[in-house]
Formats: sequence, C-alpha cells, structure tokens
Amino acid sequence: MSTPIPTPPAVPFLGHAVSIDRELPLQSFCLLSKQYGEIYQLNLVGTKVVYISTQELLHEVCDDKRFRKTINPNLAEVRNGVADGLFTAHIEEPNWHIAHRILMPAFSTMNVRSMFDDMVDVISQLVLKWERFGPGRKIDPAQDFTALTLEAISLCAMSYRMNTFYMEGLHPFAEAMSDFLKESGARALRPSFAKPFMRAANTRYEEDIKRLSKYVDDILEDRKANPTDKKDVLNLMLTGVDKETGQKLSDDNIKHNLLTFLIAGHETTSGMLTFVMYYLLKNPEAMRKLREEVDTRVGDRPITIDDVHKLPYLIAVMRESLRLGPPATIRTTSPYEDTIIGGGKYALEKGVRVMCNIYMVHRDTKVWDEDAEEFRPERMLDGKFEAMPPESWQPFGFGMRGCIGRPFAWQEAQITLVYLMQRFTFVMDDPSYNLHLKQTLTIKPHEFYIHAIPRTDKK
Ligand code: MNH
Repeated sequence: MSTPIPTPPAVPFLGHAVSIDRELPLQSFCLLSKQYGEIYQLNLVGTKVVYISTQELLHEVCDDKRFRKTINPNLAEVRNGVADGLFTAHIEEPNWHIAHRILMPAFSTMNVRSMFDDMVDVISQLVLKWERFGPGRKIDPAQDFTALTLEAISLCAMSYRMNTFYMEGLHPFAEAMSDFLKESGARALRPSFAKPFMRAANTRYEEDIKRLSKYVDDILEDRKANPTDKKDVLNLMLTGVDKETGQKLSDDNIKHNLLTFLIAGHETTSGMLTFVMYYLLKNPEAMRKLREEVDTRVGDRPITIDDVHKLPYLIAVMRESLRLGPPATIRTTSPYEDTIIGGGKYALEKGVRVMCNIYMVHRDTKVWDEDAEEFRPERMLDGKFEAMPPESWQPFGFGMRGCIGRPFAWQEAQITLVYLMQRFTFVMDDPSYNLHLKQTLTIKPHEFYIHAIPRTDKK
C-alpha cells in the first residue's frame, strides 16, 4: 500500500504557482520541504509536480532505465532561444544523440587540457584588472567572474574574443542572456491566459532572442569565411561526422549548441567561483589552509597543467562550495512507466514531473551529518567524499544527461583560484554580509562585494 504524497493547501483554480516566490523560487521549494519532508506535491499551472529532497529518493530516481530527464516548463521556454541544443533537447530528438556523440570528445578531460593556455590568457585579464583596481576598489565578484567564464568559454570553444574585460559593466550579450533566462523562468510560471497581455515583456523577450542569435550567427559566418585548422569546439562541430548515422551537424544545430555553451558554460561556473569566494571569506581557517597549499605546492611560479592535480585541499574547497551552493539547484526527471519509490511508499504515475531539489539533498543531515549547513572542506578529503552514498553530491546532474562541461568548469575554476590565491588576499566589503541568493536559471550570491589586496608578503 502506498502513502499519499503530502501537498500544501492550494489556491482554488490557480493551484500553487501563485504562492511561489517570484524572485527566489528555490526558497519556496526549500521551505516546503522543511515543512512537508522528503517529498511533496504541487499543482503548478494545472500540472501535478512532485518535489523530492533527500539522497535516498534522489538515488532512486537516478536510474536511467526507469527515469529520464524531461524538459520542464522553464527549459521549454529556454528552447525559444536554443531549441534542440544539448541542454534543452528532448531525449527523443535525434539531434541530441548526434551532437552528444560528436561533442563528448571535445569536452573530455584530455581535450580540455589543451585549452589550458587559452584559460590562462583569460584569467590573466581578470588578475590584471584587479591588480590595477588596487585594494580600495569595491569589486562585484559575480560580475567579474561572469566576464571571466563568458570570455573563457567563448575563447576556448570558438576562438572568439568577446573582450568582456574591456567594457564597463556586463557585456551586452551577457545582459541579453540574463534577461532572456529570467523572463523564460517568469513565463513558465505564468498561466497561459495571462501570456498575451504581457506585450512589453514579450517584445523585449523576442528582441533578446534575436540579439543572442545574431551573435552566434556572426561567429559561425565569420568562421566559414575565415577557416582555421585550430582544433577548437566550433571546428569540431563544423567537420565532425557522427559514426552511428554518418550525419554532420546542421548549421542551425551548431548555432543552438554555440548558444547553449555560452549560456550553460558561464552562469554556472561564475556562480561556483562566487560561492567559493564567499565561503572562503566566511571561513578564514579554510582560506588559510588553501593559501598554504598553493604557496607550498605551486609557490610563485606560473601554474602548469600538472599542478592542478596536486592540490587536494583546493578540490575539497570546490566540492564543498558546490555542495552548499550548487548553481543548478533543481533538476527534472520523469518515470517511463508507473512506478513506486521510497521503499514501496510513494506511487508515481508514468510521465509525472519529478523535481530533484539538489540544494536540499546537499543538506540532507542523514548523509551529511548534523553539521550539514556548515562549510567544512575536510568532509571532502581523504577518501571521505568517495565513500559517500551515491548521489549525495550531484551539482553536475546525472547519467547521460549530466553536464558535458564538467571537466572544462573544473579546470577553469582550479586555475582561476590558484592564480587568485597567488596574487591577492581578500576581504569582504561588508564584513557582516550574510549569504542571500539571486536566482535566474541558476543561483549565486546576491549583493556580495569584496576587495582584492595584491599580496606583498612574497617575492
Ligand atoms: Mn553544465 C548539463 C551543472 C558547467 C554545458 N550542467 C548540466 C546539468 C547540470 C549542470 C546540473 C544537468 C541539467 C539537467 O539535468 O537538466 N554545469 C553545471 C555546473 C557547472 C557547469 C554546476 C559549473 C560549475 N556546463 C558547464 C560548462 C558547460 C556546460 C562550463 C560548457 C560547455 N551542462 C552543459 C551542457 C549540458 C549541461 C551542454 C547538457 C548536457 C546534455 O543534456 O547533453
């Protein structure tokens, strides 16, 4: 006998969508799981949606044979801009399979190593900027890390310099992208009868999409007019042939994937770096240990690709920051057939939307102990991380729809953090700042400012 899945009282006709926080939906979902427990169910714009928030339940729905990623309404709106790009493609779409097979080798750990120099090029631009600012300047790390990650994915994947660091404020492309993602989220929560009345928002949305597409159109046209033999991701997309079907990627699909990499490749990684900065500044002992590791193992010399594998504390800091601040907080999956989870307790109908609240799973006290809310990189060291129950830590998604950019993001963050540790000490602009979140498609610290003080204790 299965138990009914708990559900909060709903507003008649409108269901639960109206009670979800518009600015920070995650907060509503977390409050509900604190109130209702490991699983609850909402009615969102006429659709039943199940939310799960523990490692045990997550582990069950991470079975590629019983469950698959579904394109939730938010991602369905993002498709207005990137269609069948890897991130938003339905698993039934042949283009996902072709692009997946062609692109996996391009983002492999091996191939990402060859992007080392381009990454260092971009990171040096950030370092130079912060050195020139000096200690007095209030820095918005989320914004500068966004410049960094956008510039890195664009240079490494398509050998294209956006020159983000030579502009005031955000790059217009980044701005259009952020507005597009935010509005996609808002549209997903809007009942369909309200949509036609949003004229101004709709017009702006369409303009943002046009601007984004124009950008990748230009990059592709430019490459076709000026071919190179550099083996970057763009060339791989233009020349790659799928072994299984003998097909190449269409121009449209290439554009959608370029845009996908620019979107998926920058918000998440900049969020991650910002969380690392926040947690290090809140935990001076962890900051001290990390600095010591970098000073003893790398010192003043330029970092090499081999250094990044010799910094266990750095990896622990990155893992722990992604645990408490997973930029992609919620993942959607769905059972192929009627099924039961929770040791025979909860019945799920075929096709029902199951939202995995990764932010909550990462705070599951059953696996992460009573101090789960605390930042403690030590819990990720000495084989402890590897010994955790499966799916205790899942910032990069799961299975065949897991993140293709993981080795890229990992290497980029490692090099960035080593560079920053070598050259600066950091303080918070407001020492009493406590984390609050900003949410678009991803989350990151909101209104968090720092100062970067060039180190004088070395050389
Ligand atoms: Mn990434 C999928 C998180 C960096 C490109 N990424 C995912 C998913 C998560 C995720 C979670 C699975 C989403 C889902 O199931 O709906 N990604 C991250 C995080 C970082 C990150 C936390 C950095 C930190 N991602 C990157 C980078 C790229 C990238 C860098 C650029 C290449 N991610 C993707 C793509 C997918 C994806 C593409 C979709 C893969 C697929 O479904 O085939």
